Amino acid sequence: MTEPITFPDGFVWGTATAAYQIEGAATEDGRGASIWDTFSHTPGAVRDGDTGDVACDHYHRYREDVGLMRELGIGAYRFSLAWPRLQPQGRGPLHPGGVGFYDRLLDELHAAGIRPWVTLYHWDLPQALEDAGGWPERDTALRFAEYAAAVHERFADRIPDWTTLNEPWCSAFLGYASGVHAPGRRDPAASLRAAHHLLLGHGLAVEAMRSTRPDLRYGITLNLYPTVAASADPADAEAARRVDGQSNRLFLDPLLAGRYPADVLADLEPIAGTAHIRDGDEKQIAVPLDVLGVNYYTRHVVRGGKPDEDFERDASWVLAPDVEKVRTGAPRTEMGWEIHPDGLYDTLVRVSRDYDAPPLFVTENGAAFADVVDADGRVRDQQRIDFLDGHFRAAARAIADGVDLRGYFVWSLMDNFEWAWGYARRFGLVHVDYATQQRTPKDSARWFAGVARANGITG
Ligand code: IFM
Repeated sequence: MTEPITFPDGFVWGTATAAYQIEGAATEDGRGASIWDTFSHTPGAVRDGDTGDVACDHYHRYREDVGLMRELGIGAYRFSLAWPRLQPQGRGPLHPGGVGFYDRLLDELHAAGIRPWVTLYHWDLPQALEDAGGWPERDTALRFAEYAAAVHERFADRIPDWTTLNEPWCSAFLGYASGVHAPGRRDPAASLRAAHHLLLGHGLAVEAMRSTRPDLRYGITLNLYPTVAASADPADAEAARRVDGQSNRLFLDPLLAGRYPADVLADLEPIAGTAHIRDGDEKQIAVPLDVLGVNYYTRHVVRGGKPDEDFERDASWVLAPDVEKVRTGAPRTEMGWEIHPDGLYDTLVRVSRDYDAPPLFVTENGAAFADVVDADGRVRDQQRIDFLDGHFRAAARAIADGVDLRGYFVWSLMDNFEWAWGYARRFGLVHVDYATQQRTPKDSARWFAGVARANGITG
């Protein structure tokens, strides 16, 4: 028996997914190609050559998937709209094929009493826009704002919560620096320009959407990492400053404080210059937010100046190229990420303390484990239950200490296409057999349903 905890009245409990990771139907009803279609079809880019062509076939099975959420009593569903379904070439009028699909999905969610929480961009840039230069080009920010305005005009009556971007850090640095994500480019200067244009696109999009419907909520979702120096050595402190600068403050400061941090600008200037940051951009990025989404998975413990012999550079850390990630002895998920629930507490408290932050939502938290379906058909994923239990408790502590946290979305509703890992990593509350598309709620799904029902952990 563990200590019971209760969350504030009205706390939102939900699950999250993203279009490319679940929808499949990659060429149906007029959908255009995205950078993830191109990338996943590039030999060697994704483990086992997996692609999102079929994924969870959610495009055809959305009724069943919404039904699962209804049965589990889940109150909110965070999902993303596929830009290439709605604008196959990244510009112009919305395509009726994409509009029809999201209309059907929204109908189903409304009928089930599940609140839709929409992300406009979860990494599936139309390939046509990448061909024109992608996020390193300023024009992509303008295209994104136009897309956002068009989608918002069509769906504003049905969607109360609008998130512009999911994890712009990943789009910029995994996509354009280390190249482990689409579009697979390895160009540090381009990645820094991409980060800026993603933020600019966010600011332009929020302004455009709010101008017609100021009554709805607008936000962005960031993946944040508490960053800790491995020792008191000044080289480790400098490593932590650099990693924190690139991972957290490069995004939080312009969004919430209206300017890039001076030390981060000094770090990036020799790599990318600052000419791409034009007068007025910082003001545009700092458009007021109604909510901030926080995705939390792990922390970074870092060492500088004296890498181990087998030190492997992380090419995504363009502002911290000589910094080594230290492996603590703590348990890890199957992704190799340290399990550190206190890091969620630290992140939520830090954002509230250091910034003039809007209400916070945990828009993603969850874990990959090597789940198996037992002979009796059950998936006994106690590790995931323990993981979530620890993180929910950390969130409750943050609330008790004054953080205005309003909701929590578990990543993910179901197993899905885990980007460069393909289908080899399972984050779902619901198990997916990709050969048959059979869905099986794991033990964690039933446990989470109980948490959502009780608005807390009953013990
Ligand atoms: O699967 C991803 C998701 O698309 C974005 N946040 C992290 C998850 C797990 O890696």
